[in-house]
Amino acid sequence: MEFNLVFEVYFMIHLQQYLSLEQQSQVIQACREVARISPLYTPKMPSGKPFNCQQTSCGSYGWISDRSGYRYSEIHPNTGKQFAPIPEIIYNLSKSLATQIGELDYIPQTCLINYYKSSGRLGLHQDNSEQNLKPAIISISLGDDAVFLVGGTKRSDATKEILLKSGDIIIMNSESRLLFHGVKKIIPGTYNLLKSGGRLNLTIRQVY
Ligand SMILES: O=C(O)CCC(=O)C(=O)O
Ligand SMILES: [Mn+2]
Repeated sequence: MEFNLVFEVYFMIHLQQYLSLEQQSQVIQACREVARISPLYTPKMPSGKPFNCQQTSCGSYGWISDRSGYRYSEIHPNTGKQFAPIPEIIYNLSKSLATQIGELDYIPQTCLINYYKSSGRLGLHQDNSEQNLKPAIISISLGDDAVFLVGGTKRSDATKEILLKSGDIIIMNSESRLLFHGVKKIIPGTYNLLKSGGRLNLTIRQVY
């Protein structure tokens, strides 16, 4: 008898309200300190179109995008200097989460910080600029709720909506590491820990 594989389902980890309010404020404060050294800016896609969110990074590398494509750089595109180091609270949180999923030798080499205003969004994509695609992507949501989209390993696969709230963590590891995902919309005014409103998302990655 012959079987056709109809569905392939891979699960990402969604830890709801994982961070306490105290931890959330500490991570937000840490992001403010990063932004003082490595300011937020609006990157451009390789097509030249601006992103619908602002970004910066901390760590040994930063994820950047411009006419030359998507890649990691040791230099912030606007300051021309190295990125701020990963704040201790973010480093320790990511190491603890990695340990809990069995990635004992996980090295948090960069943390991409996205800031979405109420009209912000992020198109469907895979996180695949890393040279080493094995270590997990650890994502922290802060501020307003977001409607997050998660699909399959092909762009054309159907997507599912997941509501991400402040303090939620998403982990894309093993089979879910290369799932297509994106941010469909921000739900303004759902949370006010961020004085400016909007939403912060941090993705911690091991690049090499
Ligand atoms: O904002 C999010 O929840 C996702 C961010 C993301 O996928 C990315 O920066 O690669
Ligand atoms: Mn991503």
